[in-house]
Amino acid sequence: MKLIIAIVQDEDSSRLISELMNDGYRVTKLATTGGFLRAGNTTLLVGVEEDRFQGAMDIIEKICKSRKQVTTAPTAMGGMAGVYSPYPIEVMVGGATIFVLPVEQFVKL
Ligand code: 2BA
Repeated sequence: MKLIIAIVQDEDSSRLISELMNDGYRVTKLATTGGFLRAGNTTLLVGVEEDRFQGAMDIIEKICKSRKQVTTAPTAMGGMAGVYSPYPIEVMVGGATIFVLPVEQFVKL
């Protein structure tokens, strides 16, 4: 079994959860916040058997779109502590940021 941790944009989350559930996947949704934009995003936990892993990845790829987002929040520039941009910055966010972890044990009590 593998655990897919997928960070996606809020705009895509509802459709993505529906598609995954319709295809028989089980999903946990976490309301999360990106460290750079300080804006809400959604993190999904999807536990999948090996033979269903690629199917879940295909659905995530199909649904999650890249979008431009502008931040005017004070954001540290280039990792330099105390140096902030006074101008709006445009960044390309998503489709999805995905971590895949092996699951040592899956227990339901
Ligand atoms: P945020 O941290 O809010 O980042 C939003 C977008 O801002 C990123 O999109 C990227 O285009 C840009 N960005 C982030 N850090 C930057 C930096 N130091 N300098 C310039 N631009 C920067 P994505 O890469 O698609 O990431 C979307 C969200 O996924 C992130 O939201 C964060 O919540 C998560 N994420 C991405 N990489 C991660 C990682 N290695 N570990 C944990 N979370 C991650």
